[in-house]
Amino acid sequence: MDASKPAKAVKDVVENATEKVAGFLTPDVPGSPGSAPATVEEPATPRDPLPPKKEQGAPATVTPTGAETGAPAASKGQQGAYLTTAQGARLRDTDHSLKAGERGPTLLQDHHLREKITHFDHERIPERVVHARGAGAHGVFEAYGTASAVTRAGFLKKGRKTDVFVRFSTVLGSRGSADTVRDTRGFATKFYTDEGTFDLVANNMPVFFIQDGIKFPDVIHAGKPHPDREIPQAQSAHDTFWDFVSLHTEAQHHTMWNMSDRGIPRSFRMMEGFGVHTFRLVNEAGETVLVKFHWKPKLGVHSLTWEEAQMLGGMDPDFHRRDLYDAIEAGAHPEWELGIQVFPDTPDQTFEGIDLLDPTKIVPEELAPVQPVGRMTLNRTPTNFFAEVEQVAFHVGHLPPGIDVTNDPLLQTRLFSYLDTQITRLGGPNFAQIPINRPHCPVNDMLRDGFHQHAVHSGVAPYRPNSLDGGNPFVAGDAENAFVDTPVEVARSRKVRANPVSFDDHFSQARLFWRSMSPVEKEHIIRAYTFELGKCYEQAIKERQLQCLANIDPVLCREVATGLGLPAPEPALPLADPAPSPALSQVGKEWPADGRIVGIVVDDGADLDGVRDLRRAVFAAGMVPLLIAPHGGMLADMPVQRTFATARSIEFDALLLAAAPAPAPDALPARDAKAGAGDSVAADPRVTLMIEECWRHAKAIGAWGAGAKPLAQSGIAGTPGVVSGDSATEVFTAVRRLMAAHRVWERSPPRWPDAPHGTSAVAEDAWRRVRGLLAEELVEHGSVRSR
Ligand code: HDE
Repeated sequence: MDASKPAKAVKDVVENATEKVAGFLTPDVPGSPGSAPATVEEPATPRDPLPPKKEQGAPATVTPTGAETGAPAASKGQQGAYLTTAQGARLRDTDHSLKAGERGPTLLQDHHLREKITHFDHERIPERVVHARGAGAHGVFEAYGTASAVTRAGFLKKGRKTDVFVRFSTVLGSRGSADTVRDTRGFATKFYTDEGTFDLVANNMPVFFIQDGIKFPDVIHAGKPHPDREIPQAQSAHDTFWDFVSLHTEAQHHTMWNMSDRGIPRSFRMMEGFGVHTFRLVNEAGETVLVKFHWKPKLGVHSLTWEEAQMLGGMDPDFHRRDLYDAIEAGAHPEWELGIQVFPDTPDQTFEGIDLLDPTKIVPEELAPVQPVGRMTLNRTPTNFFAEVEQVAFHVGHLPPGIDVTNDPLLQTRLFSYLDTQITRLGGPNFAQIPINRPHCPVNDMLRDGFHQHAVHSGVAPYRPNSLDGGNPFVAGDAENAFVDTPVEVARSRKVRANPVSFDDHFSQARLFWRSMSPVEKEHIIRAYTFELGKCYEQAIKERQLQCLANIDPVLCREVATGLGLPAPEPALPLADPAPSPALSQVGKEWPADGRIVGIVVDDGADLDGVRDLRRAVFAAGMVPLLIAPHGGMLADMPVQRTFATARSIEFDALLLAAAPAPAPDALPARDAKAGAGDSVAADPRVTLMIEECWRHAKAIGAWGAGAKPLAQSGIAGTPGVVSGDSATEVFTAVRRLMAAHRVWERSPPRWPDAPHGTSAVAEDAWRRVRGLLAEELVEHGSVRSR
């Protein structure tokens, strides 16, 4: 080791260590920033750009009008080893501006400086007016062929594979806001079909706040931050939102979904998607049916707890995008089935009395089953976030032959809005030529010129009819699979600004949703309304919303009113009696746990052979193990991914303990909020806090060997979902079974007195013990210990 070169010395040590564990680290823990490991010293030998990371994808290399180029995807990025200007001239220096002498002034002739700064000044484009915060990934859709009888769309024919790009988003927050806020999530999919692009611009909730698109600016102005102080960011817990939804009561059904666990998904991978509107499918014979589109996640629909969501807002505001990208990198490719509910295309466009043109209504799956028509797998992350995720432009009017729209007045407005918005956001009418937006089929559109025109159009006659370009382009007929605007009858009518009477029912389906929830889900809904309304300033708004809740359900209204300290009003309308739809509940089944994160608490004295076996078992189960130790670096031949200082419980889906680590030197209760869980000399307080949080968030917890001690000290050994055993793998087998249900729901009993299933005695007892412990600490440490 050469002591005169400390950086080189560190590098040697790290390289040796990495070599030593390299065999074991496959498959590795996701999250590496580059496609090759960084070196300690700055590389000095010129070389070509590194290839993209193995999990990264990029838009197809086609010309601006969709012709295949055959060029590899990487050819779109930067070329050559040397820094150049935008015009390709090689540069000698980019660190100093050109000055008149070392002390300046800077010279106006410095064209490199001006090019660099001018471009930088214009790097940002306007964020989306809604759904500004999002993340996207590439994938593939494979059709089962089951929809062929009802649609001529080629990409739904059996075995057809179609490239897709999906963007998930929150609605209200700005581009830099947190991922885990309570909100609806966007779920927009671009199918690059060979008959034209199809955009299914969906949400993770099947209903919308408004029935007519003309109200969209109203609901969004109410949901966005208050215009005077621009507070609060990315959430609905404020006066203007509740002012609007309590007056505009057609919003109540969607609001109920937002207040349910669907508003705080655990992961994009664990969300359903809904096209919301009713669409029309057309088959080869020109026959039509009405359909609603559904995405069903392979991993089930799961949510965060509210406390986790809030903690993540501070600890890891990128939680959802990180989860998506880490899962793809780890090979746990997210999957959904696309399904359709099919209804006859009757003149009244209703099904079982439900108006199919009313986007505030669902058709329960028990009345019209969701029939699977294909499967989507997301298998590549973007290579460049701006080029792909920020510039992707969806439009509900991007429809291939075989899929058509209905008269839903919300959808009709969207048909205008999506095209219009791209012109501002993407700087002109040629956004379809941006690589991520290019169709994967030939384009011959007669649209010409405009800002950022990339195509070099040939010919002289971009008009029809023409003879100068040989008549090209020609219009297609049925034989050439031309898009057909379905010749639907339009009822004889007058021009009006009005809704059909069937749109007047604003409460029965909110009640249907409420009744379909399990007790624990109802409890969460009550807490969500209480929190959000509790954040409102105006009592009149709270009272008005309580009246809406009374029109939905008396228990819901009473519980929220109690929390707000207000009287519970009587219903102003007769309550409907809808049959519950069990398909709406998220709990009660088992799902695969692919890509879940298992935290493993270790220290130098732990059963490291057991830990080694456990890591292998976790990888083999398609999950990611993260070792949490008192210090970073290595534990024997295993890398430590988290320390007690950097870890927090919310990152893990389950916690396993292989050790009872004594307080590490950096466990400083007085200075570190995380260390405030207790001054116990027995275990590091940050481990105790992790156990308590995992327990409170109803996560599976397991321990073997020395790890059993901290469980006993926390008073939770033997409570539901807390497993101890003799070996690591035995414990993991039991924990894995628990993870299939997402959470240990027995530990989260509903708390209101006449809850349908009451509280389990075991859980009650455990709560008392943990509460008791917390209370003692609070007395002991006063306000320092706020939790
Ligand atoms: Fe959107 N919506 N929306 N929306 N929407 C946009 O388009 C709009 C609606 C949805 O990841 C904007 O390119 C109007 C329902 C998603 O890029 C904008 C109305 C549903 C995304 C727009 C609606 C959605 C958007 C903003 C009422 C669920 C993100 C930027 C008539 C089915 C797409 C953009 C992405 C984005 C308008 C209602 C879903 C302004 C006027 C209902 C997932 O055009």
